[in-house]
Amino acid sequence: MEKILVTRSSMPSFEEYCEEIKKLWDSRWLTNGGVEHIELQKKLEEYLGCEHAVLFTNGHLALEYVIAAMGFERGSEVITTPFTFASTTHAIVRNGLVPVFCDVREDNYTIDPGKIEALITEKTVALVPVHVYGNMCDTARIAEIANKHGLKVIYDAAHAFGVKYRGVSSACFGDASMFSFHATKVFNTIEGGAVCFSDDALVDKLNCMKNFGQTGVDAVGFVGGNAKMSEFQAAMGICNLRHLSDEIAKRKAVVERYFAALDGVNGIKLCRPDASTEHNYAYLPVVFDAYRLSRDEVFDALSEQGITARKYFYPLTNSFECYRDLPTAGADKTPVASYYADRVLTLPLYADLSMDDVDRITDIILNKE
Ligand code: T4K
Repeated sequence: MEKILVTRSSMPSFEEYCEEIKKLWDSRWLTNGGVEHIELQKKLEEYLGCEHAVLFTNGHLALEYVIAAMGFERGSEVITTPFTFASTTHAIVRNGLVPVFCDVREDNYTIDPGKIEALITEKTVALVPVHVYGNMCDTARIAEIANKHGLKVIYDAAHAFGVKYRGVSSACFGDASMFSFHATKVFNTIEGGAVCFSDDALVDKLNCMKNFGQTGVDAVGFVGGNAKMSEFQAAMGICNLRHLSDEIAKRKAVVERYFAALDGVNGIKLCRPDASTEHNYAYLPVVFDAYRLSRDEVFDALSEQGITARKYFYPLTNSFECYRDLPTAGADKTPVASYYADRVLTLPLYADLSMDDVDRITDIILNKE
């Protein structure tokens, strides 16, 4: 029986990619903002409906750099959630800032706006909420809180590429939004990422910072590093963008097949995209709560049949060993996030997952003795 992994990269045909990269053999211009990079950036700004998109070699560095660009004083506090990939918390800590963990909403796993204000102190400078699994945060309430307390809002939108909330693109909220274009994402550039925003002053700053802080041939204006997207990555993005709407439609069909089998089953909770969201079907989280099998038993039953689901996001980042000594650490401080981390499993989901395979997966979940 063929193995099924939690996801599978979307790719254009081999010929389409070769055609796209042919010009790189003529120009020998492989990175540092070449023609592919310029074209992808423009296309993404159009697709995402944002004023500016600055491309990065991966989503993590995009987040790390945009936080750095805000120029927060070291030791300042940033309110975020622990129900996310390691990257979100690491990006805050690697900037010398202190993550303060807010619990998540019961309905869609994003930051609970009702719990943010109690965590704000005189050291708080920003909020880094996560549109987890492509589920949008309550952007309106977050904006209200941020305005009231003079805080920046930087969204980790790694999962939310192509999502629209009340008709507005996920790239248009807060001071900036970071997208991941990793191989496992709905839209990929192999590795890659972007920061989207409307503040003109941030364009040059981020572009310089990701290129060693150089502001000119003989000038270095910022403490920077190297986080540039290469021409080969950008070329993959240009190709993949052509097929994106098709990819999302296929993912939607897969998700609907899962829902048809699992929705309403006692002990199984699904998170249906709410009516105000145009979703990208990035992940399929399923919560096993008092089901006849525990989350871990379902995981094992699938593994025995060569099917790899993933426990995204377990463990919570506030219980990572490396954050044990943080004053804000401890999964017990975020009980809703903790509840989900212990019960959620993300099932295999990708555009060309066959309906037969979906049926095989749901059959194991429903009928395993
Ligand atoms: N913020 C959030 C909320 C994030 O979820 C992420 C990344 C980031 C920030 C940072 O963005 P990036 O710097 O990554 O752009 C994977 C991804 O590596 C990571 O991008 C993603 N989130 C995270 C949720 O998942 P792993 O360690 O689980 O990946 P791995 O290697 O186990 O791959 C998962 C499955 O994907 C494999 O079983 C098969 C499939 N796969 C994998 C690769 C590498 C492919 O089909 N093709 C591939 O090339 O982290």
